[in-house]
Amino acid sequence: MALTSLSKGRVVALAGGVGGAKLAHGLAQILPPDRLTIIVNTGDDFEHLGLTICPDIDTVLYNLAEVNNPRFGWGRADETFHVLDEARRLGHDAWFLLGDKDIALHLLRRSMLDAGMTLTQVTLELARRLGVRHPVLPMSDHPVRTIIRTPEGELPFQEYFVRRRTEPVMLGMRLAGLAQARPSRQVRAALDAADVVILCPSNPFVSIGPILALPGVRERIATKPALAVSPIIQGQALKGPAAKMMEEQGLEVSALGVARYYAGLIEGFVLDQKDAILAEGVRALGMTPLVTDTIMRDKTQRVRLAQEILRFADGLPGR
Ligand code: FO1
Repeated sequence: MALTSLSKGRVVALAGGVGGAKLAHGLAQILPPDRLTIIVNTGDDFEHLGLTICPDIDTVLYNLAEVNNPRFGWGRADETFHVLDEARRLGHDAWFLLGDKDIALHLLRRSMLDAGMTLTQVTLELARRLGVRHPVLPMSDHPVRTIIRTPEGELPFQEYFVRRRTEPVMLGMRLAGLAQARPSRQVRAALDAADVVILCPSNPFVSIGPILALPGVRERIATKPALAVSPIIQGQALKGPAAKMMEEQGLEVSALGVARYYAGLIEGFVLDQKDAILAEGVRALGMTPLVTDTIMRDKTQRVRLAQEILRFADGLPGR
């Protein structure tokens, strides 16, 4: 039975950083706000300079609002760094680049959290103020923090990712706070109402993994038609350390390796045309492959890929 996700179904997209935000932006050009919800990883979040930094939430918000920095993928376009420059002059070791506009958003987030709002309420309010109409939901209102195990010991995610530029070998990871964490009521409701779930082209371990690790999320997705988009093309990640992490985890560094990682959870798998040769392997895992151009260089390509994915979702078997 067709899901008709293009015409009336409800879509939930799970997103991490830059790749996920690009596809979410493409989907948001096609689907109205009552038919697309984006659930975002918060494992990358951390406290810094008294601010609560939510890199993946902000990357999604800035992309949907079309105010993102197109060069870095994160942060704001037309950004200045006066606050950080002055902090540096006063002795701050500025290893994490927060621009002035970005800091303004963080000050508002700080004051709303301090006033007792949940991270979900804060995110929906910031989205509204940025002119974002689609619901963007943090995966949980409980803090979950990704910790990377390295030969030097454990490193909080941003220390590993930004300060250490992912140089230490990743031996494994853990999610601090997971035992106490629950997906928010809004996340549970969105998943329950979904006709299809899309795992965006984000890092499977550190971006999508934490969302799937929350109690009840995997189980809910397993009852829905679901598909994933490979963040790996020709054995390389378009952005970020996904390929390096897969290698260090002993996984095959390919789109097929990603498909295997999601085996049992999804029915559809989208891989780049440069990896067309892997489509048979995807089929052998019991998934339907879609081979297409998955590189999103500009808005037109984001929308085209989103359209193709929705059409593909329509043809996936229901559960
Ligand atoms: N990534 C970097 O590589 N260097 C930075 O200085 C940096 C600052 C930053 C500030 C705000 C923000 O929302 C994101 C920022 N990122 C930075 C990106 C972020 O750390 C990662 O891309 C994500 O955590 C991975 O998904």
